[in-house]
Amino acid sequence: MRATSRLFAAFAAATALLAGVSALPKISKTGKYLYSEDGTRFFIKGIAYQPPGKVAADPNNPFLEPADFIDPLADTAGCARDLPFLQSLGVNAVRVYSVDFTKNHDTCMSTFSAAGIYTIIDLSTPGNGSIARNSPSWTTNLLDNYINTINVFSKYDNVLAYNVGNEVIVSNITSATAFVKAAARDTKAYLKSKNISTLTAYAAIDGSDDFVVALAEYMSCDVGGTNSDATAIDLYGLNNYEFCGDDDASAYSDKNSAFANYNIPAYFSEFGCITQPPRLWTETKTMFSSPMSDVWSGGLAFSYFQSTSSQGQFGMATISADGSTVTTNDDFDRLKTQYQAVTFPTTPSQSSAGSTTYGACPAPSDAFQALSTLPPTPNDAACSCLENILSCQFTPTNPDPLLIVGSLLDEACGLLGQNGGSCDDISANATTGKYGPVSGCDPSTKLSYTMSQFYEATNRNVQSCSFGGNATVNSNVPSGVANANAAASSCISNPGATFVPSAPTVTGGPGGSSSGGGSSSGNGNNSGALSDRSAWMGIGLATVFSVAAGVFTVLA
Ligand SMILES: *[C@@H]1O[C@H](CO)[C@@H](O)[C@H](O)[C@H]1NC(C)=O
Ligand SMILES: *[C@@H]1O[C@H](CO)[C@@H](O)[C@H](O)[C@H]1NC(C)=O
Ligand SMILES: *[C@@H]1O[C@H](CO)[C@@H](O)[C@H](O)[C@H]1NC(C)=O
Ligand SMILES: *[C@@H]1O[C@H](CO)[C@@H](O)[C@H](O)[C@H]1NC(C)=O
Ligand SMILES: *[C@@H]1O[C@H](CO)[C@@H](O)[C@H](O)[C@H]1NC(C)=O
Ligand SMILES: CC(=O)N[C@H]1CO[C@H](CO)[C@@H](O)[C@@H]1O
Repeated sequence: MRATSRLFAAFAAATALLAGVSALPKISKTGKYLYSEDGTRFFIKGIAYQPPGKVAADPNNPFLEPADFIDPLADTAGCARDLPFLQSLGVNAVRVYSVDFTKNHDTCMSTFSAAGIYTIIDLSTPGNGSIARNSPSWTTNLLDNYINTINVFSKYDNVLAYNVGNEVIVSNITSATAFVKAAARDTKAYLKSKNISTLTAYAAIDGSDDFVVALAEYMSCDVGGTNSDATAIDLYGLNNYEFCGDDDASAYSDKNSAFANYNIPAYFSEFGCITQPPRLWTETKTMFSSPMSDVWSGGLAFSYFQSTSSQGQFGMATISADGSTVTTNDDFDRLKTQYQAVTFPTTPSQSSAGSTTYGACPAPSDAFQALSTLPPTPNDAACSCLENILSCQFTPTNPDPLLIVGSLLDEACGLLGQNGGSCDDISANATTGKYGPVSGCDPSTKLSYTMSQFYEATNRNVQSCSFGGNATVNSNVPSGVANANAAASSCISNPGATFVPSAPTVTGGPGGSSSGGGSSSGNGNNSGALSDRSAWMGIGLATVFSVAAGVFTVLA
């Protein structure tokens, strides 16, 4: 199937219509279901919409996570090109895995809105913009990026949900869950403070029921045990591929019973098995009818754009090298047929949906080691106060400080350890529930803190504050600030505090640090030939590498 420039004309017409178009109804949750403003039950009938970024094939990158990304909602011509195809599929939602808040999204968002298409937006970005799976932390730079993205998207009427993470937590590394839950808590508090009703969500990797259910319950529980929604997500996404080929409805029986009593709305944030081709998409019949619709609120087919895993190719649309035309495959046509045949169930009615109960969090187990002690809210003001009064400051010569922070932290923690110190103050450990007072600061501040401790441990030997030219002695340390520890005490008066975050004053690019200025890592770029980009994998956008990984290696 081919699209030509006449689509651009159609797009222009759609844009012109916008002035007279009323806003898309807000979608909210009641009990464990989603409802539109008029009280009609709402189901997500969507598709993943993320063009492939560059993936570095590396044994340390088993999830084939991309090193960069393209923001499809900033690509006006791309949205115009794709809109007729999305409309022909009959989708009411797209999921976008990475957006760049420094770009303009007005045209894509308004034309999608006019076409009745909601967006589900992941707040994390590849690389330094995500909670790292193996060495998680929840820090000012991440929170700031999340809030900057929310601030850019909150003006649109068609943002259904923000994902605070995608597949960050895997079955053998569950302690990262506390960081993701803290991200949900702070994101939710920010949205509430701005009276934004967009749902806070998470998209989970599938696995054994033990793991999947424990994780789902943890993400929607109340750490305080008082039936409060403050630390619970609003919408649980499961990336589920278990219905394959011409399976029958029973393929979902286990999952259905596992979630039968789940307290909040759940949906399939990815679906579409490729191991038994052709993809018939007959699971949609099951998904959008009882008994499954009594438990789930729809799903997102994976994926519009090309996307590859070791299992094969998930994509349904191929974009020409010059970005102008779309060729769809048979999977696309079959999905279209199935999606167009869907009629949404209307039960239960909103008035009989009940209210949501937020239970106490499950106790940690061997299989699921997440405590109810969450990391504190990252504190921009405290961290920049600290950075300014430390005795030895990270003053990177590299234009992108985030590229060298990790290795320098390894080095500084190693040296500090040899001099009787430790990196405990900057470390966060969700298994013990111990969060060092500086653990919520961005990587650059953590590094300055560690460099200062080492410099002080060596009696302020100037050589100790050099790090190959990456550090400088601070001549403006206020009198009375004896050392790094005293600096932390004076700036971070309440290290464990949870509070409503405010918008950052610095709005650097994604991946930027709050005190070190914005970096350009993760900058989207849509001008290149899409076909040049190697495959992008829909699962697992969390980074594998991070500062803390180095820290813990050194200390171990
Ligand atoms: C977790 O499982 C993955 C995949 O089996 C493996 O590569 C990784 O080393 C494991 N990590 C830990 C901490 O056990
Ligand atoms: C908050 O949002 C609700 C629902 O959209 C609206 O009725 C109310 O006026 C808003 N309140 C403020 C303070 O903006
Ligand atoms: C957290 O602390 C526990 C217990 O001391 C330790 O076994 C584990 O390695 C620590 N985790 C990290 C990520 O440092
Ligand atoms: C700064 O740190 C990086 C990374 O450790 C190192 O390669 C470099 O030599 C250091 N010095 C300068 C001047 O960049
Ligand atoms: C975008 O990518 C193209 C092709 O890879 C490159 O030529 C161009 O300089 C890039 N633009 C920006 C702003 O990075
Ligand atoms: C602080 C941190 O995690 N830095 C990483 C940012 O991303 C670059 C490139 O992927 C890594 O090299 C850094 O270690």
